[in-house]
Amino acid sequence: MKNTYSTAKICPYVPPEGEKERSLVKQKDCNLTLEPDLYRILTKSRNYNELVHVWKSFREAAGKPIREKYLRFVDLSNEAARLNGFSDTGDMWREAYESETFEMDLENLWQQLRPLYEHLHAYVRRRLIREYGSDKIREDGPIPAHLFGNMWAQSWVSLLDITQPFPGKPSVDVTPVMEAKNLTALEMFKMSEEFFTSLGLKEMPEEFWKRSLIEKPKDREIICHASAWDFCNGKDYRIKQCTDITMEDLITVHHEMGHIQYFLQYARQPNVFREGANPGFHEAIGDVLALSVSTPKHLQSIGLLDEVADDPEGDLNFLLRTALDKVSFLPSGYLIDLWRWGLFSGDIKPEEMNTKWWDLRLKYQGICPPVKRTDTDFDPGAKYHVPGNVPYIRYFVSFIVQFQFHKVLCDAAGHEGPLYKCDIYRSIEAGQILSQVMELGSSEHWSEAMKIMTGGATNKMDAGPVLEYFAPLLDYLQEQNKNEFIGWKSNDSTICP
Ligand code: KAW
Ligand code: ZN
Repeated sequence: MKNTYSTAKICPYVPPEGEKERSLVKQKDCNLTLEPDLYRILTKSRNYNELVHVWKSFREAAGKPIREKYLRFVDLSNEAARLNGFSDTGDMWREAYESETFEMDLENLWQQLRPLYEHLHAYVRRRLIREYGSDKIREDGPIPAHLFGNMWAQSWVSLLDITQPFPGKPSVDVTPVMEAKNLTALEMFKMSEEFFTSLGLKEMPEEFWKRSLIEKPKDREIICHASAWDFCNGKDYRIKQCTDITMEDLITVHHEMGHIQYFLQYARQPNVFREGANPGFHEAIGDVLALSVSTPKHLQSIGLLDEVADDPEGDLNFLLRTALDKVSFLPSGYLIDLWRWGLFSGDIKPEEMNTKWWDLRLKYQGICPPVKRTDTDFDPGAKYHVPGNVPYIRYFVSFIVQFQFHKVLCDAAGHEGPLYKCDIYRSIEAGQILSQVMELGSSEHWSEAMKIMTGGATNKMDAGPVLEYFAPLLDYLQEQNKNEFIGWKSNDSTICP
């Protein structure tokens, strides 16, 4: 299943008669891969039909062929879980959080964040209507899933150019500068390492630089989805990433380096405790650093931005960029495992598993498929973690706790002023808090780790810091949306209205 996903290839879009460049496309060019070809088309193209083509073809190549295999896998995995005393695989996965109230807590967190998401959704919908026309997108409807510049409508950052509140201000996107500077993948990893060591955290061991794979090889096929590996011998640690020279990938580099840092910090624990306090903690470390790295002031200090607009308009541009990355992600981070838990428990029946997927995509994300979906399709299979069998709720947890961590680290670093302006660079105090928590591995319940992190302030997940971070943006969006319909109406989740 993983190989089907990772080796999926599609043909280029053939424009209809009359549209330019038709003659350049040949059938034999049917070798477009997700990373980097489809990523690049999705981020750059604003051709509605080309985007439909890419969106649909990838699902046909990566998802649909593994439908039967996945159902067989669900049965086998459930059998194993039951032999181990769990009621099903979902129950087994949730054990990692050792909480009786986990599912309820997640739903409460989502309900607190939903207004922020819905305002971002309504604001982006208006801008997309301007781009594509009201014949394509209804003013009170869900947004077609292929228009976000991301295969799963999870990160909306590529829409920055058409959504920026104040387009005249200096850019907050450093991809063009990275390209102009001919930055290499290795330099991106070295920049990330330097941020970790500036906090007094560990540098990467020699073996890491020797054995990691940080560029897509030309001579063979590999699984390009980024990952970090602990060989558990105290010296061999590696990252595998088909790094693209973009700001998004610079953030992914920090994300993966966060996993390695966690491995290094808990290396002295016995093997059973060499894990995150919970899986969401492991996912959050690199992202916390990236929150500082992405601030305009920091980017300027490392030579990736020439000009910074240190005023309310510049701030809103920056906050919107961050929201297009973080807030946009929340509902999809939540629903992927709602869907899998339902399938594992039998609440979702195999013959309705794709339509139930689209029910959740509509309900939580407010998106709809541009072409009709049926239960012979298998769209969840076109998201790496489904064929790869990696639980997903860890990312939702991470996107909540990383703002909690950011807030306490900023306090420790002596930051004053709004949370979104904070950069913890060179703060040994912040680094110490991080290493104290990481050293524990999973030897204490994560609620203890949370207490240590927050200096005793809380032992729970809390949406407060996310809301605090984005508060000025929410004010702005509410004002901008005063004549908009907030939310979405639709009576069929399997095709856009
Ligand atoms: C995301 C996360 C941070 C920032 C931006 C983001 N955009 C989307 C996400 C969520 C998610 C995604 O792409 O959908 N991110 C990833 O999958 C990053 C890859 C990973 O670092 O999380 C990787 C996934 C993986 C797990 C197991 C086998 C192969 C890949 N996780 C790890 O490598 C890992 C290793 C050890 C411990 C914990 C995680
Ligand atoms: Zn990760």
